Amino acid sequence: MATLGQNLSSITSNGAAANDAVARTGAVAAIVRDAVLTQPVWDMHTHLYPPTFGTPSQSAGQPSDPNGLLLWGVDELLTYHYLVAETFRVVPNAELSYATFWSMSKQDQADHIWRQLFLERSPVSEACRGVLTTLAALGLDPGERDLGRYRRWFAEQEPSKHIDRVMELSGVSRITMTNAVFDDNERLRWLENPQVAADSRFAGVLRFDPLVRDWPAAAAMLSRWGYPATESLDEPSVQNARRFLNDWIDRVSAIYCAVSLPPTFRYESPEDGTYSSRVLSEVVLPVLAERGLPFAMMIGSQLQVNPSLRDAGDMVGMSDVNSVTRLANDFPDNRFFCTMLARENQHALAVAARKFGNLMVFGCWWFLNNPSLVDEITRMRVELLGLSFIPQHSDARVLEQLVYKWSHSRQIIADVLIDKYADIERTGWRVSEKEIRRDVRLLFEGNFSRFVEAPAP
Ligand code: HDL
Ligand code: ZN
Repeated sequence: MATLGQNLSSITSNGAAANDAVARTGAVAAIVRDAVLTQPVWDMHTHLYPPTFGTPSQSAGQPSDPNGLLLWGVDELLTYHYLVAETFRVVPNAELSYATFWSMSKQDQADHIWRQLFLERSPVSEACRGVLTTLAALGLDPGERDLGRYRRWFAEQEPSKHIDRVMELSGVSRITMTNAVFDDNERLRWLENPQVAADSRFAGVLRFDPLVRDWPAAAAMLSRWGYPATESLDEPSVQNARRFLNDWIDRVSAIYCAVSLPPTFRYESPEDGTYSSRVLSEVVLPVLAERGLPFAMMIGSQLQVNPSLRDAGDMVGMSDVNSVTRLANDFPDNRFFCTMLARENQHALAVAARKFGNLMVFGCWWFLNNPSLVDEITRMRVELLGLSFIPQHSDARVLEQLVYKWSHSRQIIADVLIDKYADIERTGWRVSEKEIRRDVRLLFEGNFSRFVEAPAP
């Protein structure tokens, strides 16, 4: 049986007959779809952890830890904060208060969400559809609508083997964590067991939002942790904050460092008088330049506009792309990942990336990770940046979300690439199977591994 590539090369290169052109377009599309669906991806941003960080889920072979950081299983899928927010839209607080909901068990919360968003209404939102895609991929028929059966199946799974299965199903070659050092639950686990993340499937990322978002509060915490720092950010504070970063970069073996920043984040210059600009220019960026590590800025999250929704209570806001271009320009020895949360910022951010080779745009983040927006943003990025960007990250908080987030994204990325290859083929350019697979590898692993200067898994 001819391979896709043989089919492609067998078609006359000049496409003399119209049907040859149609056949060639079909053959290219088949190769693109196969390449995108089978290319392993290094998922550069998740909130996932190895089982050694504990898991609150019931499982075979591991006692549950109510504060565990590895979330997995159908009840965690159903109580994902995206679905919590959607549920409170259809159930008035008079009927179910926030306090009552949060006092319910995880299973009762999941039962409530299942009933409201899946049974009382069709599960057509992206987050709902994701649950269905995931169940189907795991061999659990969503058409049965049997939550009890799904629960029994997950409870029989052993976490580490389940991670292997999910990585294989989603085509994820490596999972990049978000190691939030200012979160006591995470920090203390690292201090208690330096080997807590000794699992080659996972890569560490040091996340330190408070350091940049709220220096005075961060300085007080650093002082408590043995890194004396004052609100004035005097020289000893700068040195101790740098030492703090270096110690934790080493502890988590960070492949990059990251912050999430509000829409109001501004960087004018190191001397613009804001804490965030001083912390970036005197502490964070010098350390990362010296260590050769990229700095990821995830900009646009307006935190806790509705605190009663807890993790679901954050909102999107327009951000300042000029602050990103000024940072890329002022710190040429640093490398920056950047993703923005507002749809309206995407075009300017892609243009900014055209101006700076040390700026790598990535992902369709959070409220943008919906098919219509992933398609729009990916098309625009290919048109403006060619193949020099990272199209997606999963942002998975629950292990099995890797399955749907990558399945849904791969389909859209393939659709975009098929159109773009067809566009250049119409000029008479001929693309080979080898070139298609090379390009897809760049998008899914190569661009990221080169930017973090670490070999792809
Ligand atoms: O700050 C972040 O990393 C965001 O991704 C938040 O975790 C957000 O709540 C989220 O889960 N988005 O998908
Ligand atoms: Zn995230």
